[in-house]
Amino acid sequence: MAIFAKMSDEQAFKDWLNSIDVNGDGLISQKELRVALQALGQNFTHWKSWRAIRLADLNRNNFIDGDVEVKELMSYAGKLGIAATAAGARK
Ligand SMILES: [Ca+2]
Repeated sequence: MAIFAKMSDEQAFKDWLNSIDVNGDGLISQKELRVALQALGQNFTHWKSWRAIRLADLNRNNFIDGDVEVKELMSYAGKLGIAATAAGARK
């Protein structure tokens, strides 16, 4: 079973994204992702955040924005094992 397959998990992931959106503009930048990955204890955060943007930023505006891109990011996070960690970190 895929991590974050359920609606509630998707909401948890979105809540997590909101929490890492430091400047509150509703867009997730590579820098914000990198800081979040570091906070989760991930290694190779520069590479992973770069790759996450490359994979999930479908409209190529250099930010993760919109439901479709969030789902792509969620899929990548799941591969890194981040999704579960993020849900666990949820307040
Ligand atoms: Ca985008």
